Amino acid sequence: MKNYNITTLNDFITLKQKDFPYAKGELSSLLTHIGTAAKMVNKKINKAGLVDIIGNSGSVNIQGESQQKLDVYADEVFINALLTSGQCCGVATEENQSEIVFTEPFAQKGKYIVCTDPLDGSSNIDYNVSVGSIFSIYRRITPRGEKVRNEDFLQEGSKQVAAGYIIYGSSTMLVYTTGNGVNGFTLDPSIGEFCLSHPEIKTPEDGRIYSVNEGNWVHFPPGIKKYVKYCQEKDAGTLRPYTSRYIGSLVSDFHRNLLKGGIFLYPENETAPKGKLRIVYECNPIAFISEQSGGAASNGCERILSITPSSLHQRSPFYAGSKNMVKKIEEFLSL
Ligand code: AHM
Ligand code: MG
Repeated sequence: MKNYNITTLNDFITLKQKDFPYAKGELSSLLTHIGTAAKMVNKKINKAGLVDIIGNSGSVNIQGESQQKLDVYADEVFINALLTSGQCCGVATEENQSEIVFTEPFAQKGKYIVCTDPLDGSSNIDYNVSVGSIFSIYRRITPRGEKVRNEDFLQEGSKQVAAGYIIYGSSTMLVYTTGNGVNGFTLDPSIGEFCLSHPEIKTPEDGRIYSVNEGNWVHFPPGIKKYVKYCQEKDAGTLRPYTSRYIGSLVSDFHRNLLKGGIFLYPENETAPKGKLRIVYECNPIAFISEQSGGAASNGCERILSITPSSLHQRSPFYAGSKNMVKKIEEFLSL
């Protein structure tokens, strides 16, 4: 007989909650709400190519509804989902200059704060290329019942309670960790559920893919130029030359490398002296997932998760993926 058993995201979250005897279901509820927000954003992204029919952003569609830009829509959906969960007392998003402090009494009691890039890969949004959402959950520092403060959002990455991403690709997937391994769920559109498809993801310690925007070559630091040359050299022992793959959507580039083995690089350069990616919204959650899958993430000389950011939108050079490849980059940068 065929096995029709599926584990939905919600089943899985509930099952995992039983591993913690004193868990009250608060984190589970928060994750469930994030899953729902992801489904809403997914639905909108699937319609993005129909702009000529339903209207472009800023225009009014035939039903008289005004069309929003997808990133603005995703931002609102995530903020609303987090607020209504009742478990989140504030949120910082890449779209907003400052943190959003929830003042509703039911939310102020929430135990967690969330940092999110609700729609990452902005340069790809309008061209039917994969984009993603990224989230990161921390316990609040300020006492429950009080308003959260900026410092709640500026915690060291190692303090994350959970982190994950959604990739809106040829299929839609949600990948997350609560610090006990990484699991991936694929959205089955026919039943509208994320179903466990990639249990206990382990990334290879060595890979053959390097992902970097080589158009920035002239601006690369010397160590990165040498590393990229190293990737392109022939060496049977280390299976070089490696192959180059770069979409320009962090979630997609990282996700492919997570499954196949590889390295993602976004170094500092002359035009972006601290790199492009933001510690709070992009580097920390991806670093947590990378480490939990057996990989690593570094700013070139320090573990990403050991950095305490001093501002919400602080940027950092970012190298994440297969452990030995990250180590190699650190070696090249230290020369
Ligand atoms: P965004 O937050 O404005 O979307 O920018 C982040 C994106 C990442 O998804 C991706 O890795 C990077 O920017 C690509 O940058 P570039 O176009 O400079 O290669
Ligand atoms: Mg982004």
